[in-house]
Amino acid sequence: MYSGAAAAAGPPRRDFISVTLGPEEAVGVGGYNNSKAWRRRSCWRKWKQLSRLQRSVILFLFAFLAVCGVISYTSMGEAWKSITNKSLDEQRTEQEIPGLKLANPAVLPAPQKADANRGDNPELSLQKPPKPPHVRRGPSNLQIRAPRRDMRLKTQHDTIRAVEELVEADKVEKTEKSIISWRGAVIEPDQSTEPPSSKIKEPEKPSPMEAEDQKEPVPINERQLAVIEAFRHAWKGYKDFAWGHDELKPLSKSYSEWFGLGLTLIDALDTMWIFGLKEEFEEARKWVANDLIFDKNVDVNLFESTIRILGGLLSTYHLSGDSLFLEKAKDIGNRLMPAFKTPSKIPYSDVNIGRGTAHPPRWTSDSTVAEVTSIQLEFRELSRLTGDEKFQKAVDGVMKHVHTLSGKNDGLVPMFINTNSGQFTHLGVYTLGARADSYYEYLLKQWIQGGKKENELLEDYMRAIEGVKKHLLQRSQPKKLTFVGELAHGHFSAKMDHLVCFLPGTLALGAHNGLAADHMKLAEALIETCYQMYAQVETGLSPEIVHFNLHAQKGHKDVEIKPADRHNLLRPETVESLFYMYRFTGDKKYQDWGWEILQNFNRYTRVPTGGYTSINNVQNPSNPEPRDKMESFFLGETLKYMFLLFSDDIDLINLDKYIFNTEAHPLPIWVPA
Ligand code: DMJ
Repeated sequence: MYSGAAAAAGPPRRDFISVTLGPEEAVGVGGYNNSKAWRRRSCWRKWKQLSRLQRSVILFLFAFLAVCGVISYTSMGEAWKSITNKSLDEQRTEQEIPGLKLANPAVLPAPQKADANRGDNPELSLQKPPKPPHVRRGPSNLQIRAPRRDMRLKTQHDTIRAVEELVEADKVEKTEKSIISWRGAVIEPDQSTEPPSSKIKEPEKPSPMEAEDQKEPVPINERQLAVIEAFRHAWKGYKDFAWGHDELKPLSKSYSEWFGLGLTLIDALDTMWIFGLKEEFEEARKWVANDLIFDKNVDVNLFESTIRILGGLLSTYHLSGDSLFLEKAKDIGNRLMPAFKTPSKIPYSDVNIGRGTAHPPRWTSDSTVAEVTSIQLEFRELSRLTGDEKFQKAVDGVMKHVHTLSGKNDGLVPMFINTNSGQFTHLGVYTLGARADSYYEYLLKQWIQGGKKENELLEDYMRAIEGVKKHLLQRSQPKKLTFVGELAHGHFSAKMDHLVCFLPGTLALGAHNGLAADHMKLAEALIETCYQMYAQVETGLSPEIVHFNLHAQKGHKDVEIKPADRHNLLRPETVESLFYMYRFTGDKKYQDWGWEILQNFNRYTRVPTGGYTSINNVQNPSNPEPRDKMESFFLGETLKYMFLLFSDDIDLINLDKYIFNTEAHPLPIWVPA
């Protein structure tokens, strides 16, 4: 390269200035020089040009940044290390089990995203509700084998939201957002899934619940939820004003005592279990454990305490697997045994369970036929569970004796039996209502309970139904309703107790178990009649007794009601039969009829402060005249049968595995179908 100034000075001279050019200089003045050495020199020159103050400020800033750097490095180091490690672990897992990453959230889970999902889908948000600190888990025996998790979640969608609404509506109740699942048992999503702790040992047989535990859950529907709501309302009244006593008096906010044994509480135990009311059940269980004492100087009615207390304890034992209930059942069973110490072995009606003495009513030495022949399911089961045959021997003896007795009319039995002679008394009067009703029911049910082997029971049952057809069936006018009347010394009476409405259900159960098909036809006709006993009445509730019109009269319905009979005690029989009819036919009209009845109970018998009351006048909707008493069977039977009627789950107390006693307490069939 040459210098332009030299070239312009004259002719070219061959004088060369030898200049050794370093690379920077070779670029020429003003050219771009970015070499490290040049930059160093340049910086240094600039630094020298700065004032002392400027240099001090810059030095201070550098020192400050250096200190900050050291601090932040130590605190973030660990975090980075763990993030890095987790990330690596996850990558490894992802490689080993493809797809697992979805189940295990990534390094930084996205709670915001999950929350957003909840907002979008309220149902999902209820699948795993937050557990409030006060919520207690039930005892292990409350925790039944859980269905597969995916099925549980499916079930919860419909059920739990409605349960939540109920809970919210009930300000008194604390919220436990639990999941009501199949068979009414409460299962929380993350709860232990152990099977019931069945304490059954020799000679007990395993509970048939095991097999059912494998089945898929069926969601609880709106109508069932309405029944749960009714139960909770009734229970609130009992809890607030009658806790531990026999019956609630919901208007006077008080209670009545019959045996002083917490009758309503015991009668309601298995209902709570079936409904999945875990907290209520647990609270009641505590009362049974701590306060139910049978060593009391008190007279109890053998039949009533057997079907309600012994039956209730046995069924609760079977459903829950909790041996407490079996222990209590043994205790009361033993205390009732003195009733059989009679000359005829036909038991007395009353027993003092503290003293161990028994006696007939003061005015007679007779017992009621229905009473002495409707304690068998319970005592037989107690023998099976305890291995002590004395219970079964006593009650089987009664049946065998009654089987041989004269005084029947084509299988129909009189209403009374003498405890001294062992003979029927008050001959010539036949009814399927009060004092005889459950004799017929228990003939069939014992036969089923024992595996359909005890032929005498079946014979007596079949003969009795023929007797009903021959002597007691008539048709009313104008609707031609088939009804069961009464026979008194050869005279037919068109009177039918509401109690007789157990019969359609029993007939249907017999037909389901292989008995004559015409029993089912009769059942269909009779349940229609029982429904009309509600539908033709002003409140839509049946009276205790009706009289049917045998002759058409202008302006008259089929059903007539006498002033003395127009009360309603919240009885279960019609709902009970509706349940059987729906189970065996699948005809939804039976559910609809039951739904109407539930609504009318709510309309005319519900007491705002808690509880339901029996009423005196089903014909007066503006004043049904509350009687101020809630019978224990309203919780033990009526609401339970309602709940089962509205269910489409045939395994919710499967009728091929369980037999209901006459107080709606399910007991296992010994040889299930
Ligand atoms: C219950 O105690 C039982 O159902 C019994 O068999 C008849 N009476 C009441 C219900 O009505």
